[in-house]
Amino acid sequence: MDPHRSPRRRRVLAAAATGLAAAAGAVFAVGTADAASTLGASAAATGRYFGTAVAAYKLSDATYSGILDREFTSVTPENEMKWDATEPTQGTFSFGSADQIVAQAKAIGAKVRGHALAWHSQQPGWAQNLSGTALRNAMVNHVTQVATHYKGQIDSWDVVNEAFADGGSGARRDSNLQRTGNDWIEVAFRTARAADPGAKLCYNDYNTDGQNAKSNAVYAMVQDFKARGVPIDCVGFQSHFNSASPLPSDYQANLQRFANLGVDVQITELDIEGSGTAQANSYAAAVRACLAVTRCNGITVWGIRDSDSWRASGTPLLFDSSGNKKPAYTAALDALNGGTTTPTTPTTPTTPTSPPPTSSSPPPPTGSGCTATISLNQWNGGFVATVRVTAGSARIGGWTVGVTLPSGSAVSNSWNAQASGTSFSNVAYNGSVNAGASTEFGFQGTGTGPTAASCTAR
Ligand code: G2I
Repeated sequence: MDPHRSPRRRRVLAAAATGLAAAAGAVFAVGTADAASTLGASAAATGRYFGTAVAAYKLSDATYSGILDREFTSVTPENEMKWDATEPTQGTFSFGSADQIVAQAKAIGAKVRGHALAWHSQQPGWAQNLSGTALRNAMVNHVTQVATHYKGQIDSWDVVNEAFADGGSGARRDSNLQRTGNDWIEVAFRTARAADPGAKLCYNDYNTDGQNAKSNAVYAMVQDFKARGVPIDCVGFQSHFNSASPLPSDYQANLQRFANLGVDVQITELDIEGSGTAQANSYAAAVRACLAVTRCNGITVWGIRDSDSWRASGTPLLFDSSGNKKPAYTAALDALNGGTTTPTTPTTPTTPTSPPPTSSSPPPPTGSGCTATISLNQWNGGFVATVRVTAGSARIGGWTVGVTLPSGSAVSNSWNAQASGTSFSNVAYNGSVNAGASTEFGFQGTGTGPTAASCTAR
């Protein structure tokens, strides 16, 4: 079923629209006929998601869930999937709050970013007191149990979070996990892959948003993992910015160099302290950096309203504490739409907050129709294929991608597509692709994956 057409979704949209009309100074017009009017829809036009961190206990707040349902196409449980929340007592798992968030994501057709399987922080007391083999085994069991519980439901997992030290050393962060041996990170990734082969597996960190000693160290690790076949599919850049740690000027270049290693890159915890035009400009710049990197496939902001933020006093988010759209929202939406959304509130500056992009993605393919490119994660006996469908010089209304598998290989399941054998067609929400824009689907299989695909447009 297309979740966007469910009766529940329509009800939510109607309720949200009423709420918005009542909110003074928060009405925006869209400048061109086909510019999408929500963050999620605008990001989807280029095959990306736009997500937010979500707290389970806030889902009953109508303003909060109204914005969530209307704007976002991915959710990250802010605390509910962490080790202390999911395994408070060793061997006893508690998934209630995280399950609530996953159910809500499903109801609105949003992806889920799992956060975080292995991290030095927010460990339950019992794990903090373990070391050596006992801790290593507990970590492996934790990754296995949690990734298995959510198997098939997670788009991307932050498998390991914040494992590198700040400053110029380029060293690993000292922690009880690190002291179990330098290979703890790759063990966590291999364990997660075995438990949920369909999820993209990410390394996630902060202060790695520009090129510096810390991001160089992460880069070297990803390069090494790729060379040795350790399963890693994505790198998350948390992107918590403020005046002491502003959006780096080489943000896009840094995202691009990681993408060039053959991983997706994702902005995973974006928030930018500030207000007004300055904040709006920074949000636009962050969005444009992602759009300019083909493999930057999604952006997540770390909360909905300013009052929901871990840094609430810095008012770092896109909605004010009453749930009204801020100038930063308009700038982010405008950037997602390529600069076509015009704010019409009197409180919003009349000068454009978004200069045209300073750099661009590779030029769209010429000719009409579509092309399909595959990125493959292959391991012994299985694979996950991610297929990017790109429209040619004209908008397409639907697509079918065909792949050829070596004999003995088979497709076991797929997502974001309707599968019939080795032929995959769009589903209701991703058939329309603008000229030069892309959308992604994927499938998982046994044996050896395909390396080429053909695309037919409708
Ligand atoms: O610190 C910002 C983020 C940095 N990257 C990893 C993220 O996981 C992290 O998120 C924050 C949450 O936004 C906070 O909500 O992680 C904090 C803990 O490291 C979270 O704060 C905790 C409080 O420290 C606890 O006292 C509280 O019980 O939130 C818990 C649940 O509300």
